[in-house]
Amino acid sequence: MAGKVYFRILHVAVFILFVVGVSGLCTQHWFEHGTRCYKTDNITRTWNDGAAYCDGLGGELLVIETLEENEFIHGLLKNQSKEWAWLGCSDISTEGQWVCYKDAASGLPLKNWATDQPNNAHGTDHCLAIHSKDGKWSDSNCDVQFVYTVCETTSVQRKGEVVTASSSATPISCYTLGSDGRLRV
Ligand SMILES: [Ca+2]
Ligand SMILES: [Ca+2]
Repeated sequence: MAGKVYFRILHVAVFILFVVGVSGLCTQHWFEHGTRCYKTDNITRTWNDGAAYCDGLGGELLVIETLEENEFIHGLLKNQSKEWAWLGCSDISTEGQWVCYKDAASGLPLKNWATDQPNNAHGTDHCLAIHSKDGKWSDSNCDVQFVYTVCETTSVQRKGEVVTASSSATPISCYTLGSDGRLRV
């Protein structure tokens, strides 16, 4: 009996591995990296227009959370000859208090400021951008027109659903998406 149950579980696990392996985890034309998918295009936008564009694709403006992710994005921008890209964080509500997620109070998950940044230049630098030269960040005027957009979404795209995925460490793990749109294990 126990053996039958075991084989049934194994059968399901193999099926899930097959489906995940065949389908991939990112929509076509999105770059997959780790548990995330990233989308770029060749149009520069204001920060607000970039955020709206990503929202329309079911994602959000890129938020960089680790130095490893920063290096990946740095390389991506260099490869595509893009000088600047928006990050989905701003201090437009309260000067100096950076907010990155719709539902979060405040805070940057990572700080990677360029020298002398943030400087709130002219009192109007309220949106975060990454520069491809060194991968460092600056606060910038949200309405400048020369910054590219990078959209990000979790690699499991159906928000609210519980989706099974696999790893070599554990045969089956359960991931859910939190209210902030981030993957929770
Ligand atoms: Ca500012
Ligand atoms: Ca600045």
